[in-house]
Order: sequence, then structure tokens, then C-alpha cells
Amino acid sequence: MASTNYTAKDITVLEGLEPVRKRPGMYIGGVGSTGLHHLVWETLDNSVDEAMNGHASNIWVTLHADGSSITIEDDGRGIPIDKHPATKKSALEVIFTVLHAGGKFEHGNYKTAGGLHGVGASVVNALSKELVATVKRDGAQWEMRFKQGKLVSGLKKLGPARGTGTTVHFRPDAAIFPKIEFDPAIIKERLEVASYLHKGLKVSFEDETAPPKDRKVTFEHTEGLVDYLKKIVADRGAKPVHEAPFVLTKDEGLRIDLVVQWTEATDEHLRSYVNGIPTGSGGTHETGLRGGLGKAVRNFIETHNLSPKGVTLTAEDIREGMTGVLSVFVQEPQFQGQTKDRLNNPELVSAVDGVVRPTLEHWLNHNISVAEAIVARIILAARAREASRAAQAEVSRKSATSSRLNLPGKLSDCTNSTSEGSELFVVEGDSAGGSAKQGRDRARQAILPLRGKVLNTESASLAKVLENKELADLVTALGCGLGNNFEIEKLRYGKIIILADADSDGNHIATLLLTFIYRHLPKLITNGKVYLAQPPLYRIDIGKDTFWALDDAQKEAILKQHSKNGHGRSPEITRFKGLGEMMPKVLWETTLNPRTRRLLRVEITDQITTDRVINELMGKDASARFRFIMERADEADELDV
Ligand code: 0RA
Repeated sequence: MASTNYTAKDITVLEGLEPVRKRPGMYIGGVGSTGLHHLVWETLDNSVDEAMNGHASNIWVTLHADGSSITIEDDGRGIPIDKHPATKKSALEVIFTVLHAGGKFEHGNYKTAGGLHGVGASVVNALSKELVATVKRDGAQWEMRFKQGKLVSGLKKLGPARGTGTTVHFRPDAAIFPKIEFDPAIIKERLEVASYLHKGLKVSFEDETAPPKDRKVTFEHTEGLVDYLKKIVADRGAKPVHEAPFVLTKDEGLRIDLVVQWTEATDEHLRSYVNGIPTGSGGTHETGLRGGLGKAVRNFIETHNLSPKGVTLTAEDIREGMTGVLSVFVQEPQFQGQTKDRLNNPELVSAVDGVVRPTLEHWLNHNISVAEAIVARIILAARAREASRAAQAEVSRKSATSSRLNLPGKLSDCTNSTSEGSELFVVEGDSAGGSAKQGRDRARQAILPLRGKVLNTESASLAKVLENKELADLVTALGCGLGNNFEIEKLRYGKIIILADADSDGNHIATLLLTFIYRHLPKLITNGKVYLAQPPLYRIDIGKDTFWALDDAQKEAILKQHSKNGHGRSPEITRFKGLGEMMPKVLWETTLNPRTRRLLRVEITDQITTDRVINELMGKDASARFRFIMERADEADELDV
């Protein structure tokens, strides 16, 4: 302590940024991709704060061509450059070199836009190999440069400038982050959300790593969350039950923004944010919303004597088809859960419940015809639930008795009676089913042919889904029930493999099946039981050798390899029109045989994205974009999970 060469300056450094470099995880959650992107969010939040306080209306974000450095600019007041009276340093320097010395955070009148740990500029600086802060203020442009959080050149006047604003350019330090590669899609998504959450804010993104034509985007939404909700409802292809959404904005104390609209969709879809950070796993703010919403609706129903006969409304009935966006701004958010995307501040339950309940009840009472449409929708949900419960019980009863007598007639089951090592191939069309049946390994491989197209289950109720013979047969063959009666222990196969043509029709049927499984048997996917077979699209004969190509790229690669080898013989290429025209033996060799085939394991990496993608796809009828893990079945079969 009393060491003489321990100067005041050193103490500042010690109390300053050294701890951040020593334990980066404490400040940004980790040094992986999430932590890396955190630097962007922290920097962005400062500019968003400036905009939220009415001083900035534009933010420009640039991801530079190297993919590893970022510039964020705003047209706010510019960080003050004059000397801080206590430290005799410019405010600009203090903001970037002293932990928590945000300056602006110290003024009580600032609302914070966020930051997972409320740390900000100095943390970004500490973890950057270089950072350049440029400020336009007082008719001039000023610059300050840092390396690993340390000042390398003092405040420099660059020249005269018009207007005001702050620009922060930084390059994360490779000594801290093992891999420095910003993901433009993640950044873009966050910027778009920011433009929805902050009505009127204009956010531009320039991605210098992208081809010129899709390098620049600008997000601006004059109606904020209402615009966001419109987009979500449209993307999901959901039909609203009422025109204008319920809108709540509370700006004093805790800021809460909410928009809600009931639709004919059969599920609830809520996106929530805390300080602009998506809370995919919900948390106390969502709990408060659900509580307040339920109570408001129940009160309305009771006051107006609208209770249905013969069925009691559950909380889920009330929220069926409800689509909404909830955004809260919290001084000191606490996040929880493995992915830190669940809000844990207990006070948020009553804070949100307490405003949602009276505001929504008031709105319902002042929009009677809208409210009646919503109540009708809720009662319909309750009645449909009753109906599908009965239908579901029926299917479960059938499949529970695992007696083979109850299995669907067109299922060619395998002789192996344990699920382990058994595989169910769900095959598109009868003729392909025939080839598969002849070509398979009877002991371990079962074949269930599906005729034509499967019902699009995205917007169908469970009762309706189960009326579809193809899907009901699939559920029976699987033996594990569905919905609330799902029991994975009863699953009759270790792998469920979708075998469809390698063309767009095949893709479509695979998507329909995956949508059904994702919505009604999601645990099959999360347990890694669902796969896509990869039948070849081309057969290439070169002399005595035969090659199979899954797609055009593979075909080209094979042909290129062959011409390199210079055998001279000209290759003969056959394009398969469909699985049906493949000989059973060929189907076995290329697609069924565990030693030689390729399977794609179906995985869900991100619920919200998957949900949205499915909605978009099923709405627009395009091909599936689930994320598949390419797996060479003979090597990786049981290895990974
Ligand atoms: C402290 C005080 C003032 C503005 C700011 C900080 C400020 C910080 C950032 C970070 C990114 N953009 C920013 N814009 C402003 C107030 C200055 C005044 O009163 O003029």
C-alpha cells in the first residue's frame, strides 16, 4: 500500500480497466461469440440512450470488410471533451478509461437503454486492441485513441466540423477473444429490433463483408412496436381477430411498452425484451404480463356475463392466438438461465401486472365490439381444446396398446422389437415406399409410406390434425402419443428418418412433416431422433465406376475430379426423377444402408428463429430451412449428441 512508486495514476489504472482484462467474463458474460457481440451492444446502447433522451435521431453501424472491427456513429450531442473538474481529464477520456464512469449514468435523469451489466464504453475499450473515439462538438472534430483500454494519444483536434455526434470505432483484442468474427445477421437483427423498440429512431447498417448489392440497410419505424406487431402477424400469416392492437406505453419510472393482438393462430406468440435485449426464455416481466392480461380478460368476461356454458376457460385459452411484443427498460436487470435470456428481477411481476391489468380492462370496456370478438376467440379456443383432448385420448389409447394389431396397415414394420437400433423411414409416395420396402434391412428398418401431401399443420388445431389419416398413422406407428400424452419411452424406433425426393416437392413434404413434428412432437427433435435421408439426385457412371451425387455441387465436384484424373472415358449422368424410379438395391446402397448413407440430423438451434422461419415458410410455401447437422452415419452414428 505504502509503496512509494505507486502513483495516483497507477491506482486509476488498477481501479480502472485491469479487472476487465483479467476477468472479461464478469463484464461481458464470456469471450465466445456472445461476449464478442456484447461489445457491439454496449457501444450501441450508449448511442441508443442518447437517442432515447431526444438528442440523437440517427445511428450508423458499420461492420468493416475484415469482419473483425466495427464503427458506431450517432448524431447526438457528442461526448463532452472539456476537462472533468475532479480528475482534470477530459470527460471523453474518463468515459473510456474508468470503469462505470459513464458520466451520463450518474445523472439521475438518464434512463438506461441497457447493457447486460450496465458497463459500457470503458469495458469495450479495455477489451479492444484499438479504439478510436471521434467527437463532433463546438464546431470541431476531436479524436482520442486507445489501445487495450489505455490512452495512446491525447485529445486531438482534427479540424472544423458541422453538427454534433459521437463515433466509436473498435477492434476487439485477439489476446482476449479466441475468435473474432462478427456475425452480420445477428447485428442486423438487433438493429432492426432497436428501430422497432425506439419509435422514430433511424438505424443504418453497412455490412462491408457483404456483396455490394445487399451491403446497406436502414431501419426506421414511425409506429414502433405497432409496426413490429404488424410485421410479426403478417410473417406468421395469422389472421387478426380485431383491427387495432392493444397498445400500452408507460414512460415514467419503469418504462414499459406493450402491443397485443389476438389472431386466429392456434398458439401464443410473445416476444419480449429487456433493455433491448431479447428475453427468449421469458421471465418475471412476462409473468407479470400473463397475470395482468388474464385478470383483465376474466374481469371483463364476468362483468359482462359472457362466460361460456359447459367449459371453463384456462389461462392458455385466454392467450391462444395472442401475438404480442413486450419491452421493458430496467435499471439493474438480472438475467438468469443457461443462456442468460430470462429476466429474474422479482419486482417486475407486479410492476407489469399492475399496469397491464387496469389498462387492458379499460381498453376492453371502451372497445366493446373488439372485446366481444376477443372473448369469442377465447371461448372458441376452450371448445377446441375440449374437442382435441377427446381426439388425443383416442389416439393415445390406440397407440398405448403397443400390440401390432393396431399398427397402421400400410406400415411395413421391422422384425426387431426394441426401439434401439430400429429405424422408421417415412417415405413419400407408394412407389418409393415399395422400393424402400424391398431394399431395406427388414430386421431394423420399418417403412411407412405416405400418400401425397400431408396436411399443413401450422395453423390447424390438434383435433383437425388428427383427422388427417397420414399424420394419425404416423403417430400410431411411433407409439409415443403426442401433446400432453407424449411419452418418449414408448417411442418404437431409435431414429425417425424422413425419406423424400431430392426435389422441391420432396422438400415441401419434408417441411410439412417437420412442421408437424416441431409443433406436436418437439421432443423427438430435441432428443435428436429425427433425421432426413439424403437420396442422390444423380448417378454418374464412369467406365466401371459408379458415383452418386446428392446435388449439383457434388455432381460438379465428381466430374471435376474425374477430368483431373484424366481417364478420358466420358461420364454418363442419370438424373433421378424420383425415389420411385430407383431400384431397391440402389436405394439400399445410396440411402438406406447405415454404412454408406448420409443422414441429416434435424436440430433446433434457436426457438424464436425456428418458429419464425416455419411460420414464414409455411405461410409462403417455400422449402424448409430447419438447421440440419450433416452426419456421416457410419462414423458418427451414436457418437455425438
Ligand atoms: C455524457 C454527457 C453527455 C453526453 C454523453 C455523455 C454522450 C455519450 C455517448 C456515447 C455514445 N454517444 C454518446 N452521446 C452522448 C451530455 C453532453 C452535453 O450536455 O452536451
